Amino acid sequence: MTVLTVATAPFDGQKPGTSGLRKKVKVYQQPNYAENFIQSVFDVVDGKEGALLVIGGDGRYHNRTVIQQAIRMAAANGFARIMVGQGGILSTPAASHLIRKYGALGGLILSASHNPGGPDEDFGIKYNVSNGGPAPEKVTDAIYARTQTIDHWLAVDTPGIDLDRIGTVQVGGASVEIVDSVADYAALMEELFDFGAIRAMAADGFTLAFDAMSAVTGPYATEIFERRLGFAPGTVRNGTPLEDFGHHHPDPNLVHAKELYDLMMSTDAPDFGAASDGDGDRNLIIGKGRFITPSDSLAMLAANAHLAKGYRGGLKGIARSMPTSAAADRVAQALGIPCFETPTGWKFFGNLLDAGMATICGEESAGTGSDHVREKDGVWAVLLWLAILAERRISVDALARDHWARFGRNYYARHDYEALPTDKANALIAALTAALPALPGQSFGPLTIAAADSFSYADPVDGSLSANQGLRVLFEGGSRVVFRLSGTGTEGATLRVYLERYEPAGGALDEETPAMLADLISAADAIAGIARHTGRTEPDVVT
Ligand code: VG1
Ligand code: CO
Repeated sequence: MTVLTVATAPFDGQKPGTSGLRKKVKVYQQPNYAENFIQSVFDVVDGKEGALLVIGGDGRYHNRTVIQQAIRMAAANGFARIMVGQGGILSTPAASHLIRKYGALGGLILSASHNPGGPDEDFGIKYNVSNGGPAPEKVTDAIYARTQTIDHWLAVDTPGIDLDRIGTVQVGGASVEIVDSVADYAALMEELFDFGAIRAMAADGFTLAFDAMSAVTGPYATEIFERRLGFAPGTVRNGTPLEDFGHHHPDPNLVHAKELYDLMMSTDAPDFGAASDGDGDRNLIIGKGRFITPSDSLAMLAANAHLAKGYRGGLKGIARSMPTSAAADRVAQALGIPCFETPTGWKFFGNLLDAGMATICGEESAGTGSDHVREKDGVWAVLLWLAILAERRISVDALARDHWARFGRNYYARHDYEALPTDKANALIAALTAALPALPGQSFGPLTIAAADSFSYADPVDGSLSANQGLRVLFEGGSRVVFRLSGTGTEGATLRVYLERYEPAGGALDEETPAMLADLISAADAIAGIARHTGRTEPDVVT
């Protein structure tokens, strides 16, 4: 065993954001950088001796290098078993499942999710705990504190192992198992969904286009949709994981999955279109001629989940992140179950899922999941939609219209202002925070502010408090604007502005979203001074 002392640690120790530590590949390639972070993780987790660690990533550039090093370090830090996805590939939900299924102490997930990959793009590492979910804040805070004082890291001095060959090899005192990346996950999906019913729908001519965006879900989607469910070869597009995702952002939104969107709006559209992101935890859902916002998808899945095999017993509760629209709240109310509002980031759902207080969770950022794992899950979301459609035998558009007629419609959009100078973004938030108390009663065009606050969350299970989780401005009638800074960007600051307008059942349910949100958009700029603070008059991305 070798002990290596960090002499010149180029570690900026920046606090891991919403989801692990995301940095440019060039930053991660500095000597000791990844090692310092991984050792900081190992230094704060107890119980490593004799334990199992899961390791896998989304296949992006630098994945294999860091995985080889993480294996050497895990062996030197006392783990007895290390389970690695073949070729270093594990989708985030598949990694979560392996941690749970095999009773691992935790897992290292190497991904920068939907951020682009390649030598000049992004990399990331996230630690998940034994419930399979992202480390909660008390653990990430401890990891951060450790990064400030770390002075050495441990690794076994061995050459890299063959990551592509299924089987077990010894590294130092640890046995390293290279496992099929897909098999356990696909088996879990077969437990949750009636594959026979979906197969029958496909056999009846129902068609699917799934865009894996040259990212991690390719192998999962090909096995599940084409091999097990019988959708035609070619159903899965961009199904081979590439280190640079084919030069695209593996972000399943209307900007980066435009080709799929255009297909779904064309006369050649298949019945159902979907995409997933770099690490397989996000989903985009588009029916023939009908885009479903992620917030609506959560509500529609929750309202119909009982039609799917794994959810026949009904839901215990629904949880959504604060910026996600209130569409799911109305479903929860109709079902007579609780609805929880958490800060952004999947880690906040973990306790609710563990305590059996929520079954389905979702975020406006194209994340939906359930208590089957402790991450959001893109392929699962597509399967739940398919399972519901196989039961109801209606189109996505018809299901959406039916839903809105019953619950009303939450028109929704998110405007992102990317790569802002950090000081300007911080100044905007500071000024708006200071202005919040005076906002109620003020009018902007036809909109009058009813309430405004900075969102804090007290975890109902362990009482832990998370403050400053976004600024909320509520208008009379149920419309809302939320402002927050991204915790996952790697370049400057990203301001996210979340816009939501509620139209009750019987109201204007079939309008175009931009027109419905126009007044809110002007109000948002007037309230926060976006143009004044940032010089930007248009968002970079609208989703
Ligand atoms: C974004 C999303 C958030 C999501 C997070 C991680 O965070 O808004 O909802 O949980 O990404 O998703 P932020 O702080 O940039 O707004 V993923 O697919 O990167 O694991
Ligand atoms: Co992701």
